[in-house]
Parts: sequence; structure tokens; C-alpha cells
Amino acid sequence: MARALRSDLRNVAIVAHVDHGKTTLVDAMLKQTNSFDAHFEAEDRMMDSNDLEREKGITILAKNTAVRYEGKHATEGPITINVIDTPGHADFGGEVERGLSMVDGVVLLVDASEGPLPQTRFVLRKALAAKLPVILLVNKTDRPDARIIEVEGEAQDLLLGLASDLADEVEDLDLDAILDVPVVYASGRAGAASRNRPENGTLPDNEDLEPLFEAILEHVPAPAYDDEHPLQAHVTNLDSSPFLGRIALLRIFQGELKKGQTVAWVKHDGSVANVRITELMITKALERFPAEKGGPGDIVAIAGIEDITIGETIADPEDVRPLPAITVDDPAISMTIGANTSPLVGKVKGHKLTARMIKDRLDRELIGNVSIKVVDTGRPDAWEVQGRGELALAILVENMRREGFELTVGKPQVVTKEIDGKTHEPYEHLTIDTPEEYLGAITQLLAARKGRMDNMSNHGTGWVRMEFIVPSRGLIGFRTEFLTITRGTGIANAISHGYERWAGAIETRVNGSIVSDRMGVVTPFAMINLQERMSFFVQPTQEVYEGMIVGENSRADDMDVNITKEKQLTNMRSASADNFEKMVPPRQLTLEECLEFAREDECVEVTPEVVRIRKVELDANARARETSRRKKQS
Ligand SMILES: Nc1nc2c(ncn2[C@@H]2O[C@H](COP(=O)(O)OP(=O)(O)OP(=O)(O)O)[C@@H](O)[C@H]2O)c(=O)[nH]1
Ligand SMILES: [Mg+2]
Repeated sequence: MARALRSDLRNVAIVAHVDHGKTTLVDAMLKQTNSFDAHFEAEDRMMDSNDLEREKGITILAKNTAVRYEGKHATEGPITINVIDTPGHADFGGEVERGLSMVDGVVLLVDASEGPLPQTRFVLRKALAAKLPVILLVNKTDRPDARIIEVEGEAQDLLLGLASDLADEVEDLDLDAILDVPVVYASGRAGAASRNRPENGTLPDNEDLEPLFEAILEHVPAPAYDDEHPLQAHVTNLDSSPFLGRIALLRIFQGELKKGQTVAWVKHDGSVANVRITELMITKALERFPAEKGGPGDIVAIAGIEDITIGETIADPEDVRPLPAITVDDPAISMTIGANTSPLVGKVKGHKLTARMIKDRLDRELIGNVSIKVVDTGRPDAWEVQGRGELALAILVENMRREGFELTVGKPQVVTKEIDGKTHEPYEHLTIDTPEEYLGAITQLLAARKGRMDNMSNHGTGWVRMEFIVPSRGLIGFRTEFLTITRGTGIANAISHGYERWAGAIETRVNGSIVSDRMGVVTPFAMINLQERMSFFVQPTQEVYEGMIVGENSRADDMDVNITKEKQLTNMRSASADNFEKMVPPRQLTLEECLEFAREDECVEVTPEVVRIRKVELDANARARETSRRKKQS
């Protein structure tokens, strides 16, 4: 047996905190390697290909692309660089972990103004624990508020800190290599990179990405393999196509995989089945092309195995050697997703309504999404879905809604654990950047949510950075209030901090709900009469039902109102045209805002057309009885 190298190949993942410019950098890498035909119209953030990604402007799924580098540093012929673009938002951390299982090195992007943030730490820790070499890329040097030297220093400190943290956990960690990381300065948007540090707010002194490609070729090792080792490939991602069905993305570690070949498929439960690879594809730029075979180090897509899932192994039937399972961090937030039980269910024809359809859809999600779990609730029409964070779960609901589902979604809750007989709950490490003037208000807000300050630093620019350790529960519904307090200027980022003791009751929303006391249609007359004491979420002419929440009270308690009241008109001409002007425009809540708003006894009705908040118990009398019963108890 002899060790060999695929020197024509490099596998690298781009990792960073959210919005630091990963996907934009990949655009530039694609363009500068002539990955497209002359007539191809390159867009911005090409890898963010699904609808929600484009709308929200963030990456949700890790994706791979391949560029063929033929530039001046490819001295021994062209080199294929497989590039994995990963999401930066902490809720999709599971995607990053999976992305790392495909590569031999990472480019760690850090925004030249924001510096390392919680997710930077998270991804860097994962990369170092997997012993992947790191290239530090200080990005967006063109930002007028760039502070390049400081940010570089902060990144080095982070590396040092993590390396000494990990030294005990990870065997033979190469500390010297970690501390000697190559630094590249870039503006991904301008497609420019250099090894020389630019002045703050300016572009690098070189106008293409050659220095980055050079660093990748030099510091990311070519995939190594053993030339007599039997086939070993890991399923790292899934996709589907209308023609080919389920597609599995594999990283081949050892041996060769050919189209038409029969291989051993090692499933999660340890069982092994022989299957035939009907189709094999390789990625070039944004598309997949049929191919005959793949070798060690290659990332290939295969079709023909309908039930294959992430983390499973494809091996040689004669000599089956399974690869280790891919692990991801445990989910922290859960919510129930079930059939729509509101009186307005199925108003529009053709929606997906049944519990069966919902269960099938959730089961399908489990296959491609390693970071969620589905748990039985004991009810036939609702399931508990657990994920890393609120956003991850909201995205699932949003996707289902677009596919035509009607759902009832419960308030997000935390997933608790019993440790030594005591209840523990998940905590977050929250980093806040804000203008100094809001410091007091934010400290108060977090104290109410049981957060404790861990660190505070003043950039000297009128902005402060505060770090808190806070129960995940305290962050449910946090964002809306935080943005109000900081007038939209504050930036808050959270990342898992593990489990600690249950922090006790947290009061998140001080105002009560306004509940419609009957079914009907909202009238402007009723809204104008009520608006002094409350703010509304509904528009005139919108349909409402008993138990539906139509607004937020200015006091703490809930209030049932008739929002369908008509004005008694004696004279048609005095109709209320003038009144309309007095009407305060209602607040339009997004799905995420609705989920944040809902209290324990409330839930959210989701249909492709509307999102409504409602009481779990719709009947006003039943609710009143329950309230008085609880008052008596306490
Ligand atoms: N000034 C400046 N802005 C940039 C640069 N590169 C990207 N941006 C901007 O930064 C924002 C985020 O860019 P993305 O490429 O989507 O960032 P990302 O890291 O992929 O974000 P996620 O995938 O959601 O984590 C966009 O508005 C870009 O236009 C740069 O070099 N300079
Ligand atoms: Mg992105």
C-alpha cells in the first residue's frame, strides 16, 4: 500500500459569521475562473439559489460548487477547487458541520469592520477540532468603517484562545500551524485580494483573487489516499431532481466509484445493502454533469438509492468499512406543527390540510435536514419539531406554507433536559453591538430576560459591544423589542452556550392580547373606536373569528372585543369617509413576529395567504372559566 495525493484537486469550505461576504466571494471565484459561457448572465450571490435565500438575503443551505483554476499558480496543470459555501446564521450551524466533513481546509472570512462574532468562533472551533488548516481572510477592506489591524488582531486572539481551549480535547493538535495562519486581505465584492494589508476603507493593492487561489493551493492539502484501499465514500448532503429522484452528494475518501457499479450501502442502523449506482454526476460551476467515475477526494452526486440519508457510507461490497457518523449539535428550540384547526380552515381550494400530508412532509424534511428532530406529541394531528433556533423552524414553516400547507404552529419553547434530577435549559452567548446611548435600556431588557453580562468593550467610536449569557428562552421574542429600543441600529447575535440550570420564570411580553369575541368581518368603525387602547394586526374587511387575536392591548391583561361592529347609519351621505383618516394603520406582522408574539395559551395559524395569531382555546366562555380557575388557585 502506498500513500498518494490528488494534486489536481482541493476541497475548501468558506466559513464565517452571517453576512461577512462568503457567497459574494464565491461569485468572484466563479467569475475569475471563467466558469461561465460568454452568454451567461452572472447575478449576485449565485449560490443562494432557493427562493427564501434570495428573499432574505442569507444562505440557508450549504452548497458546493467547483471551479477549475488554470491561473499562474497552477504550475502542473489545471486544478479543480471544490468550494463549499456555508450559511453564517447560527440556526443553520448543522449545515456548516456537514460542509466541514467534505473538505480539507477552510477559508475563514472576517468582516474588516465587524470583526470576529459568535458564529466566527463557532465555525472556527469546529474547523480546528477537525484539524482543518485555516486561511484567514479579512474581507470588505473597502468598508468606510473598516478597522483592519484591530480585526486581524482579534481574529488571531480568537485562534489562540480556541487552540489552547482545544489542546486538551484534541490529540496532537498542531499549535504552531494554527498560530501561523496565512492572512489574505480582500474585497469579495470587488473580486480583489492581496497579502499586503490595505489602508482602512480601501481596496487591496491587487485587482484579482490570485493571492487567495495561491493561498488555497499552498495551505489546503491535496486529498490524500491509499492506492490499495477499498472504496469509502460519505453521504454529506442530499438533493432531488424530478428525473432522477433522490440525489446523494458524496465525498469519496478512498477508492474509485463508477457509474453502473454495485456498491455496499451502510445504513445508520448498521445494516448493509448492495445497490447499483444508476447515475453519477460531477459539479462544474452551478450545474451538475454526467460523468463515468470519481476518485479519492472527489465530490460526486449519485442517483439510484431512494432512501439514502446523510452520514451513511458507500463502500466496497467485498470489504465494507463504514465511516464515522456525522454529528451535529442538539436542538435547543421546539414548537408544535399540526393541522389547521381554525374555523377558517380550507377557505381557499387546493390547500394541503390533512394530518397525513403534514406528517409526510415533516418526514421528508428529516431526511435532508440533519439539524431538526420530530417528536410525537401523543396527538394524531400535531408533532413537536425541534431545531437549533427560531429562525430554522420558521423557515421550515415558511417553506411548507409556500408549498400550499395550512398549519397550526405553537409558540416556540426550549428543549429542556434533566441532569442529576434537576431541570436544565439551553443558554445562548449573545453579542450585541449598539450605540452607547442604548446601553442602559439594553441592560434592563436583558436583566428582565435573566441574562447576565459576561463582557463589555468600548470601541471608542460611540459604539459598545456587550456580551451576555442568557437562557435561550429569554431570546424568544427578543429581536423585535431589541430593534425598537435601538431604533433599528443594534446588532445582536446569539450562539449556543450549552445547558445550565433552569433560570425561573421569564416575563417576555408585558402587554395583553386583544381577542375577537365573534366571527365576522372587521369594520373601520369598530377599529377607530377601539384604537386608543390598543394597536391592531388586522385590516378593515378582513375576516376574523372568535378567539382570534386582532391586536395588542396597552394593558397587561387580555381583552375580548367586537371588532365587527357596524356604525348605525341613518343617512347614507354621512358615511365614514372622514373617519378613515383618523384610523391608525395596523401593524403587519410577519410569520416570525407572530411566533414571537404568541404566548403559552396562543398559537399561530398559517396558510399560504395569511398568518393569524389565535388563542389555543377559541371559546370565550371556556377561556374565562380557565382564567378564573387559575386566579383562584394562586
Ligand atoms: N463593502 C463590501 N460589502 C460587501 C463585500 N462583499 C459582500 N458585501 C456585502 O455584504 C452583504 C452580505 O454578503 P453575502 O455574500 O450574502 O454574505 P454571506 O457571508 O454569504 O452571508 P450568509 O450566507 O447569510 O451568512 C451583501 O450586502 C454584500 O453586498 C465587500 O467586499 N465589501
Ligand atoms: Mg451566504
